[in-house]
Amino acid sequence: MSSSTDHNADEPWWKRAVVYQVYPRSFYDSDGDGLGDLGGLIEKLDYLHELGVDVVWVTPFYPSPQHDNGYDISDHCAVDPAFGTLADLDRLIDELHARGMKFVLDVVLNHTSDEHPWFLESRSSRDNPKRDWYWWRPPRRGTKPGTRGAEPTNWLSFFSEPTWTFDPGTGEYFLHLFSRHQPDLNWENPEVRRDLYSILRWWIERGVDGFRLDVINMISKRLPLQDGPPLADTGFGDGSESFITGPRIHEFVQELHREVIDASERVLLTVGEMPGVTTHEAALFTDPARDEFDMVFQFEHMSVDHGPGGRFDVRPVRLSSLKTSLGRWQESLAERGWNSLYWNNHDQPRVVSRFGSDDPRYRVASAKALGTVLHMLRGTPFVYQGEELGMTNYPFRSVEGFRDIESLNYHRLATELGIESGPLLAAMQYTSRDNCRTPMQWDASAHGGFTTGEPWISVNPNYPEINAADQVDDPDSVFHHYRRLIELRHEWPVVREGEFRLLLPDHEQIFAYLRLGGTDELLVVANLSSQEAEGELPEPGTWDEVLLSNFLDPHRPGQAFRPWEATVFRRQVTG
Ligand code: ISL
Repeated sequence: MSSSTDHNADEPWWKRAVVYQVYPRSFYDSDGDGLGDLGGLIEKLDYLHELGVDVVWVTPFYPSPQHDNGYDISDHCAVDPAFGTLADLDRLIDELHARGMKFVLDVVLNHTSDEHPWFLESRSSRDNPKRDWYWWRPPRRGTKPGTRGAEPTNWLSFFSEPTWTFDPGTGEYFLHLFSRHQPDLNWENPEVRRDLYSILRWWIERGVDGFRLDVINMISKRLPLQDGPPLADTGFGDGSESFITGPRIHEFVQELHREVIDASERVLLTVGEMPGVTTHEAALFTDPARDEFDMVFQFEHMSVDHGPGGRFDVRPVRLSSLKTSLGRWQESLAERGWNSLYWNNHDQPRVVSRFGSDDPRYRVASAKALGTVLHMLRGTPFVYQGEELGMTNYPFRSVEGFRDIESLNYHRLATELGIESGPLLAAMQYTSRDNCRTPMQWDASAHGGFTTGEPWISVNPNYPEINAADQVDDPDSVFHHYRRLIELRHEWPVVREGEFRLLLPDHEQIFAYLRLGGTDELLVVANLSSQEAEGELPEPGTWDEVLLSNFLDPHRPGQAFRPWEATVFRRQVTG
C-alpha cells in the first residue's frame, strides 16, 4: 500500500515547497500613498497562508533611487522609507515564521545604484581606492569621448542603451549591463566579493531563509572586454559572450557558497536568476555535489514567443516548442540538479494572456490548466502575485501608460530606428513587464482595494470581475485550484520526486505527461487550446482516479478533451 505521507527525511525543505513571489510596490498599500509596502504585505499574510504557499520571496525593498523599481540598490542593509523600516521587515520575518512559512530575500550582486556610496567613491577620482570596484575603461582609441561610437565596446544593454556611460569628471566610461543608473560591480576584485558576502551573512543573521540572486550568471566577465557580433539594424553589438557564464563564474559561486551558505547552520534556499543559461550549465550550477545553488531561473520557455530581435519581437506561440523546452529541462536535470518552475514573475507578461486565453469564456479554465501542467512537473514551483487569481495583461492604449524603464527605453530606441508606432505599441502591450506590475486585485472597491490613494501604476480595469475576495469565497475559483495544486505537491511524493515522461511531444493542443515513481503513477493531461482536442494516451482504461480537474465531469483518456480541460489522473501499480 502506498502512503501519500511518506517522505524522505534527507529531503531539503525547499524540495517540498511552493514559493510565492511578492512585488511589494504592487501588492498592498497600507498607508494610502499609492505604493505597496511591507506593512501591507504583513496584513495579507493570512491570505498567503490560506493559499498554502511555504515561502515568500520579496523583490527589492532596499533604499533605491527606483530607476529600475529597486533593482538599483543604494544601501544593501536597510529598507527604503517608501516601503517601511527594518523593524517592519523583522516583523514580516517573524510573522512568516509564526505561520510556519519562510522568507527569501532578493539580492542584487551584479550591480549597484549609481548613488551607492561605493560608486560615488569609485567615480570620485581615478586613484580612489574603490575605483577598481566597478568597470572603468578609457574611450575607444581615436574617437571623441562622450560621442556615439567612443564607448569601449559596442554592446547594447538590456535596457536599449549602450552598456557604457561616460564620466566627464574622470574622463573614462563605466560599464552597466542594465541602465546607466546600475553600474556593474567588478567581481575580479576580492574586496568587492568580501563585502558582498558579509552583507549576505548579515541578512542570514536577521533571519532570512534564503536568497534569490539577481542575474548572478553575469558576474564573471571575459577579459579583455571586447566587441561582440553586430545586432542587425541597431548599430550595436551583442556582448553576451563576454558576460554570460564567464570564465570564473563557478569559482565565484562556489566561493559564495562556502563563505555564506556553509557558514550558516541553517538549510537555506538559493535560486540564481540566469538569463541565457543552458541546460548543461544549469546541471552544473544545481548539482548538490558542487555546492553552488539549489536551483536556477532559466528563460528558455520564456522565449518561445520571441523572434531573433528579443522580447519585443513577438511571434506566435507553438505549444510543441513550449513542451519540448520544458520537457528538455525536466530531463536534463533529472539525474542531478533541480528545476525551478514558473510561468510568471515581475519581468514577464501575465501567463493567461500569453499561453492561455483571456477571452472571458476561457480565462478561468485556461488559468487552471496552465497552473496544473506547471505544478505537476518536477521542481520547485513559483507563483507570482495575482497568478493564483488568473490576472491578465493590462489593456495599454498609449505609451503614457507604461512605467518600466525597459519598455520606455525600448520605445525610444525603436522610434529612433524607425519602427512604426502601431506594431511597436502592440508588441509593448503584449510583452511589457508592466503587465504584471499592475496592482494586485484584492476586491471590487476602488483601485481593486489596493490603495486608498492614487496607485503608482493603473489598476487593471477588470478588477470587478477578477479579485481575491470573490475567489477566496468561491470553491471553484482559480485561487482554490492553485491551493489544491499546492496541497498535491505536499501530499504526494510522486509529484515531488517521480520520473517525468513527456507524451505527444508534437501535439499542438495537448500537453500531457507521466510522473512515475514507486507505487503511484500520475497522468497529467491538459488541452491548452480553445478547441476540442484528441490524442492517444497510454493504457486509457487504467487511469481510474482523478486527483484534480478543472471540470466537474473530467473526460477520460480516450475521450476528446474540451477547451482548456486539465486533469491529473492517478493509478496505483502493484509489485
Ligand atoms: O525578461 C527578461 C529575460 O527574458 C529580462 O527582463 C531579464 O529577466 C532581466 O533582464 C534580468 O532581470 C533582473 O535584473 C534586472 C531587473 O530589471 C529585473 O527586474 C530583474 O528580475 C536588473 O537588475
